[in-house]
Amino acid sequence: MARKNPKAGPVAGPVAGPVVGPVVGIVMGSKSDWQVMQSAVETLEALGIACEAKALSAHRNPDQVDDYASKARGRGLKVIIAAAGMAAALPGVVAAKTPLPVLGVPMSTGMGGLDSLLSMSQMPAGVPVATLAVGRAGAKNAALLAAAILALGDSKLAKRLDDFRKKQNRTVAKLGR
Ligand code: RP5
Repeated sequence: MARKNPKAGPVAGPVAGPVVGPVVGIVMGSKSDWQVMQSAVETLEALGIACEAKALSAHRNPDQVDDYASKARGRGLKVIIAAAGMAAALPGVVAAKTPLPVLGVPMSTGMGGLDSLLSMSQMPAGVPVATLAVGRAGAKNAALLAAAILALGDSKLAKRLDDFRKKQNRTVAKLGR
């Protein structure tokens, strides 16, 4: 299930029912972010949400990022998850070029992720980025938040999300003494 090479380009995840194109786009500033971001892909795929994953840097690939974000809605994407570390401009740059909701995941880089967290959460008014926790928790929660957004218009997905919460509740409760 884990996609080893996000640079390979967009690949739709498995979906229940008719095959559809990706509805969640995951972009990350570097393939070095993939180890963390694969948990977002795994979470989306477990919920039957078609997604694609790509490595694109706001600083190293500015034209490709512009193109990706500008065309995202027209290609059928509904939510974008953008992960980056250090001077983590990627989510903000993507949000500037698309009306889709952008969920930012700060990577734990040079300063334990605080640099990325602040870069991404301190967006100027008018161009929002919904910033999640640093690292793997943020990656997983970005996928769950994307699912919750999509579930507003998809009752079958809403049911799968409810089932996920119930299962999680039972799993956590089992740890209690
Ligand atoms: C950011 O710089 C990336 O998102 C990554 O978290 C960080 C380091 O990138 P690499 O030097 O490992 O490619 O742009």
